[in-house]
Amino acid sequence: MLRRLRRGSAANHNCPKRCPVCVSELRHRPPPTSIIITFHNEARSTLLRTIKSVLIRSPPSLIQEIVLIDDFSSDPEDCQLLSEIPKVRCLRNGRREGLIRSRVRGANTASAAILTFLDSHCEVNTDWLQPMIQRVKEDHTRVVSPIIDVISLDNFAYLAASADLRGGFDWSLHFKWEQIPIEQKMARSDPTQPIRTPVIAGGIFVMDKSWFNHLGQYDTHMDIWGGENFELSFRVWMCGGSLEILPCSRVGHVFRKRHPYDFPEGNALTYIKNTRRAAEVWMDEYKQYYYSARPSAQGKAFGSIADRLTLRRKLNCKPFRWFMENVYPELRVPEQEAVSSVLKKAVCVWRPVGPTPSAWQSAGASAPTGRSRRDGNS
Ligand SMILES: [Mn+2]
Repeated sequence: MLRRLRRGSAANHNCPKRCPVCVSELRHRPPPTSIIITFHNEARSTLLRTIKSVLIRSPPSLIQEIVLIDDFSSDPEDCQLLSEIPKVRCLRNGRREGLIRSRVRGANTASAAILTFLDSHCEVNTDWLQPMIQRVKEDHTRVVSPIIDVISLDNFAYLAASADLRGGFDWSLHFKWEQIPIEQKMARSDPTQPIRTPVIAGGIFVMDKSWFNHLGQYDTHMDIWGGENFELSFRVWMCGGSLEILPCSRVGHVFRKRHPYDFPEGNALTYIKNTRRAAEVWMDEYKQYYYSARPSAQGKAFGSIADRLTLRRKLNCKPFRWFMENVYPELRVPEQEAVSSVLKKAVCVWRPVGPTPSAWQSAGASAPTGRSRRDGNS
């Protein structure tokens, strides 16, 4: 395994180089962070690659600890063995909780004031951490992500992703990478400038812990994986924060074709439950376009959202219309007429309502290469 890791490290010499201007951002001494990584039956080599890269590519003073949450993997030994690595603590769930509740458990136990969430199948690049911590230190309401490079699914090589992408979505709440709007691109005189992004992919981001707690952490009634990135992104923007991608920070991530683990309630139903909760709590009247784009979501159970609605009122968050007008004006609202025709057609084609292959296939994020790939975040 070690030899494989070394080979993996050797491949890093081909990592995309950071822009030289980035170096100037490292003058100030940023505060340390707790790295939170949740996993469920992750391959040992991939998990170790993630942890090792964090330890060798981060200034030691910035890593307060690495908190691993083993979400009830089949082999409890992984957690014990990983705990022997310096700075690593591993907590094991007594039952399967999913990515969302596992991350909240990790955040609650974290001792640093800044949280760094990382997927379990990553390789962080040189100087990945300082720019993100710096941005959050300057303004604690910023939630920042790196450019997410691609670790090849076929040979685990590290491949550069485009530096001109941001996170977007369609009305079915399907995440997609998209080009920065042309006006914004033209206005960028400095390639290291942060990129405002309507949503984050969700696997990798840095956030102030007290801001994370103030904003209500995550919706812990969401299960396993999926949709939590929309809920968090809408909440951050609408409740007074911002989301950005930092070109000076790069992290490689394995974009997987399918989830390498099972969903107790089924993949499609889980994604629908989670995105439906996000739509019901945050999208106001715009949720009709979600239901039009994803007719199979209608009538599916999604649990009580009373607590999240209370949270939204308490935080005095802006309406979704504000998000549409100020954060994501590029997302076009379907014509009313077109919506009703789609709905009619959908009812025809999709009956009987239930989990369908197309709903299943559209339930994930794709790699920033443009190739269609699903993303398992945990
Ligand atoms: Mn992932």
